[in-house]
Amino acid sequence: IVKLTIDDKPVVVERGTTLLEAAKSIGINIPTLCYMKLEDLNFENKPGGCRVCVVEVEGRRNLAPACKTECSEGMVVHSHTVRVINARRTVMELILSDHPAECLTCAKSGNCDLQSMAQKLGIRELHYKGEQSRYKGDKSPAIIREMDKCIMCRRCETACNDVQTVGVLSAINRGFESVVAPAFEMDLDKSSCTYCGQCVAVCPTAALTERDSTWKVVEAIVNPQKTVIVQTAPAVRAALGEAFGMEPGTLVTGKMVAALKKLGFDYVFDTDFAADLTIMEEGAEILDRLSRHLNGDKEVKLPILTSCCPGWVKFFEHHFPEMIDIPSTAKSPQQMFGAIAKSYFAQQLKKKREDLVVVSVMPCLAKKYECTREEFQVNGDPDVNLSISTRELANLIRNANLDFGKLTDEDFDNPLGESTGASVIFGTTGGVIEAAVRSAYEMFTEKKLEKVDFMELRGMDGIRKASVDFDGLPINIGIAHGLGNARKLLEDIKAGKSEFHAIEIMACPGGCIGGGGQPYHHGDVEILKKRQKAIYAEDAGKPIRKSHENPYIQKLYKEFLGKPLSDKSHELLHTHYFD
Ligand code: HC1
Ligand code: SF4
Repeated sequence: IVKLTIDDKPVVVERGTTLLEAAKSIGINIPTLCYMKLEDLNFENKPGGCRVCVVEVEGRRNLAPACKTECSEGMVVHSHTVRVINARRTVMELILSDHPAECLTCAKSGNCDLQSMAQKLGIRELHYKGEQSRYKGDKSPAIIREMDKCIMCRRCETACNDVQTVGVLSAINRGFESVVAPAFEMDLDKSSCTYCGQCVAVCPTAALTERDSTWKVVEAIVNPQKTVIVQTAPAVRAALGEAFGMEPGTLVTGKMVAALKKLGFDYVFDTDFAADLTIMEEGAEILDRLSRHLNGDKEVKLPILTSCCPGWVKFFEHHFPEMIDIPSTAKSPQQMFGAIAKSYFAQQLKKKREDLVVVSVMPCLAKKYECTREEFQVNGDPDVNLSISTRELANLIRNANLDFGKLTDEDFDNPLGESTGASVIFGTTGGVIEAAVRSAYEMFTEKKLEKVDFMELRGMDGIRKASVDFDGLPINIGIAHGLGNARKLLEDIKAGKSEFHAIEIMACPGGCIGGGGQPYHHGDVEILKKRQKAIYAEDAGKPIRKSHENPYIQKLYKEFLGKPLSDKSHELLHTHYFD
C-alpha cells in the first residue's frame, strides 16, 4: 500500500497503481489520448507516447506521464498547474503540426479523440508547421487506412496483437518515418487481417475507418429497376440509439424499422429471421455429429465450432488451416438471408434475383468482406450486395434529416422479418450457443424445455465453460470471444486436450455488440455491458423464444427447403472453407 496526495486530496492505493488510476479513484480526471483500457477485455494501451497526461510531481524536475508513472509513498502530485496545462497544449500543437487539417470533411469528425482533445485544451492557433507524412494508406473491402492521420498512439497494435493475436499491425521504420502498418508496408488485403475491425473501434482519429457504402445504398434505393431489401443484424438495435444521444442499452428496434422504411427500402426484414434458420441447420448438424459420436463413429469430428462470424472464419482459415473441417458448414445468418431472399422471396415476387438488391446493416466490418466472397455469389451476382455498419446507417438517417428519437415504432415486414428471442441473443457472446441449445435440447430429448434461460452460458469472461444436461447426457459447451481467447481453445483442440462437444466463437470482444462497426465506445466497456443487457431484455420480451417455433421458418421448410440438411438446404445454406 502507498499513500500520496493528488491535487491536495489524500489517496491510498495498492503498490503498482499508476497516477492516472489513483487520480481516477478519487474523482480526478486526467486527460489522456493514446491511453485506453477496456476493463475485463485484456485491452490496455499505455505506451506513454503522446504525453497529454503529464502531471507535476513535487521534487521532480520533469513532468511525469500519469498513465505510466507508478505511485510511490509520500508523492505530492498536481494535475492541473499552469505548467502542466501549457505542456499539454504544446504537446497537442506538436501532434497537430503534421496532421491533415481536414476536419470539415473527415469521416471521424465529431467522433475524433484528437479533435475533442484539441477543443478541450482550447487550441485555437498552431505555432508549429510540420512536414506532412509521406504515407497515404490503402483500401481493403472492409477497412480504409489513411496513415497520414495516424498519431502513433498504438491502440490498433494493442487490439490486433494482444487482444486478437492476429499480429498484422505493428510500428515499422524509425523517427518521423515510423508508421503502423502490415509487414513490408503491404496492403491490408494482402495480409492475414480478419477484418474484425477492432483496430478501427479503438483508433482515435480517421487513420482507420470502414469502407463507406452509404452512397451506393442510396443509388440502389433511387433506381426504379431495383427492389431493395434490407436486413438488420441482432446487435444493431441495441446500439444505434447511441448515435442519436440515447443512453447506451436503449433498444430502438421499432424506430430503426421506421427509419429504414422512411429511407425508402422496399422491404425491411430481419437478419434475426435467418439466425433462426441458422439454428435449424447448425442444430441439426450438432445433433448429427453428436449421435454419430455416441454410436462409436471414430471419423466424426468434435467439438463442432460455430461459423456465423466472418472474422473468426477468416482467422481459422489463415491460422488453423489444418482444422477447416471442424467448424459447422452452416453459412452465417447474413448469407443465409441473402440466399433465401434471392431464391424463395424472389420467386414470391416473381422477379429475377438480379432485380433484387440485398443490403445488410451490421455491427461488423468483416461482413463487408464476407459478402464479397466468391462462394456467396451466383454468376457474379452476390447474395448480399452491400453491407453497411451501424455507424453508416446512423449517417444515412442523419443525411435524410430524420428526427430519429421522435419516430413512431414500426414492425418488420414478413415473411423474412419474424424472429424469436433465440435469434436476438446471437448479438452477444454466448447467445449463439444458447439459441442452439434451446432447440437442440428439444430435438434430442423430444421433451419440452421449460426453462429457456441458460444463465451458465452468459457473461463477459473471455473464455467460459458450462455443462448442459440433455436428459442425463452432459453436453460440454465452450465459449470464447476475442480471437486471442479463441486461439487458446483451438490450441487445446489441436493438442487433443479439448473436452467440449460444441464451442461458440465470436471474433469481437463481447460478440457482435462490440463489433467494429458499432458506435464508438471510446474506451468505456460499460457500454458493451449495457448493450448486452438490452439484447437479453429483447429476448425475454419475445412471445416465442426458440428458433424451431418460428412459424415463418416452419413455413419456409414446408414450402421450399424440405427439412434441415436437405439437398436444397445444403445448396443454399451451407458453405465450405479455404486453406
Ligand atoms: Fe452478428 Fe450474426 S450475430 S454475426 O454477431 O450470426 O455482425 O449482430 O448479424 O450473420 O444474426 C454480426 C450481430 C449478425 C450474422 C446474426
Ligand atoms: Fe488486426 Fe482485426 Fe484490424 Fe485486421 S481488422 S488489422 S485483424 S485488429
